[in-house]
Amino acid sequence: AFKAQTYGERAQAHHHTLVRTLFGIMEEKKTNLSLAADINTKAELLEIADKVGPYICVLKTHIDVIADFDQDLVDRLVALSKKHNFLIFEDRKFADIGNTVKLQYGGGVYKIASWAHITNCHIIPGEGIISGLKEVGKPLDRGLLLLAEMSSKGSLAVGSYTDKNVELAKKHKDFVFGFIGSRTFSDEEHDFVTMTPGVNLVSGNDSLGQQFRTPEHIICENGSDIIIVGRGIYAQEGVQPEELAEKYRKAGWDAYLKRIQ
Ligand code: BMP
Repeated sequence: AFKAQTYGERAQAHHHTLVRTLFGIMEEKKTNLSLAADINTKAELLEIADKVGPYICVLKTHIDVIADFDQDLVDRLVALSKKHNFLIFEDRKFADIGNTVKLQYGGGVYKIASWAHITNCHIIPGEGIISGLKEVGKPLDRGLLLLAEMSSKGSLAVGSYTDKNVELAKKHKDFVFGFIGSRTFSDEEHDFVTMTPGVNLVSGNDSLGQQFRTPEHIICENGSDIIIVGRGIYAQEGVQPEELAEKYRKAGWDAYLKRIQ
């Protein structure tokens, strides 16, 4: 049912503050595109975030790959998220016990919870990882995604493991608002957001196990909500990332319009 509704309709009915904001941005900017900015210097990350900002709803970071990380980078990313109206998703993939992830999420060098609207975790340690992250993130109105599936070849996140993610998300829906996965996991009662990596305009693989599917397949057929695109946008020689971002924005949005028709 949620598959046929607009992002705007779902925003109005949703209990999670972050989801209302996210769907609102998507409607306003007509985009379900997230940039996976696997960029390794501060200057390049800021440059691409500024250029591609108008076309995306979410900027996905791997903050620990930035060679010259500092607090100023974070301050400037937050300023860009306000300038262009997108959310920041630190793709941290927490995977430890509750007490440890609390320290990793709130503190350390990166202080992720202080600037990332969204982060994610594996449920391999059990429910305590969600409870630990929630203690830090919920008071700040942050949101958590569970890695219900992965896009890479041979992923073990399948079958009953995937189902367990959905079960825990329902139990912690005051903080968990969705999944990394390839399709919708919503049912009649629960409206979850799926964000899908491994997206390219041409399907295929890279040499290290990544598997790419098209926006049409992911959004229209599988009912996912947001496409995450990295190298399809910033690693095409001779083409500007903003030009490619607009191409992916349009492909993702057209697939969504076709779905809700
Ligand atoms: P690219 O489009 O360049 O393949 O980038 C994909 C991005 O999505 C990477 O940042 C990767 O860490 C992330 N990702 C993924 O590829 N598959 C998953 O299952 C989960 C991810 O977070």
